[in-house]
Amino acid sequence: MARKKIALIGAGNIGGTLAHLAALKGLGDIVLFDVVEGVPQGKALDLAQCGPVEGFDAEIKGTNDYADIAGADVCIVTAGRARQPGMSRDDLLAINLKVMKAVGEGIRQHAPDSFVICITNPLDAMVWALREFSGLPAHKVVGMAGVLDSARFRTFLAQEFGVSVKDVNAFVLGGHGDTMVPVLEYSTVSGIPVADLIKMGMSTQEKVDAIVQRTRSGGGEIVALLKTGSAYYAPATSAIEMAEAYLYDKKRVLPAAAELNGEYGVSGLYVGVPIVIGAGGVEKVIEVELTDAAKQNLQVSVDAVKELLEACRSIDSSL
Ligand code: TXD
Repeated sequence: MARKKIALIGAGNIGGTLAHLAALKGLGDIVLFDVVEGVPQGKALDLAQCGPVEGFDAEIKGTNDYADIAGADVCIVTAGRARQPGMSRDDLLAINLKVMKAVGEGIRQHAPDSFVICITNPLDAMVWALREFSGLPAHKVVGMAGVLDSARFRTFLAQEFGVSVKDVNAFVLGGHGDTMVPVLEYSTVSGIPVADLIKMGMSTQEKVDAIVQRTRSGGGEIVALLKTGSAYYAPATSAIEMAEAYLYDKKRVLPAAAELNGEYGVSGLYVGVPIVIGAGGVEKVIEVELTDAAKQNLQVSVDAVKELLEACRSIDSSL
């Protein structure tokens, strides 16, 4: 069987980490694309030299030419600017919209059969714009945010409860941003709802509320510490989990930004919801029942995404 091909569009912090993880996990041959000359080539060479030590045979190529992504099975898009301290995700909108146009055209021309995972911020608007510009079917274009946001939520809950992160299942809905909706009703420790753990005295409502708030601003907390960029290890790990679900037809149930067509009362927008990812791409959107409070929070999040799309349309009249 021929090796799969993974194209990474953007060879910055997340792109480089994605390439390293994809090589270590043997996902396939890797193409690192960037507009900056030398960076993808340099990173590819450095990564290829991990091969003899780690024992992987993947071919890793750095390029500034879209033709090299031809035939990719998966494209993971991180191209664009990352947030700097004091900059909101939305400030990035105008800059990254132009980048999505170039990337969308590159994918349309050279890898139209790929499964595309967008990471670039502001995520819910950029994944929508990328789908529009690429012309790929919506079930082949998803946004990565929910896996990362719920990994942050799981980390904090595990620390609070003093249990293994493995046993903590957390659930985050909505847009990637300050309006994301961590849903406590569906967050459990080995099936035990968080509310029951509070009743058992393992934590308090105040502490869990503080964790929800910390999760919402989890990206900003890291930006403030790093000062020169945003998180990249956990974002890359999260996107690789989604790529593996597609490549190995795992039918994983993962929170991700997917196009909704009536689910949750939303149409024509990308919003973070639980989906099934398998060889068919987005095979199903799972519509869970929500409490009134969660519904209201989700609506706030959906309205924020709508505003971003309006802003995109006012910048680019082809949208
Ligand atoms: O959960 C999530 N979705 C996110 C999103 C979590 C963390 C970071 N998130 C966003 O990912 C972040 O706000 C950025 O928009 C992206 C990529 O973050 P990264 O940390 O990798 O940014 P870098 O290191 O600045 O890398 C971006 C690369 C850089 O090498 C640029 O030269 C390149 O993108 N770039 C381009 N590549 C291809 N094509 C074009 N047009 C282009 N423009 C810039």
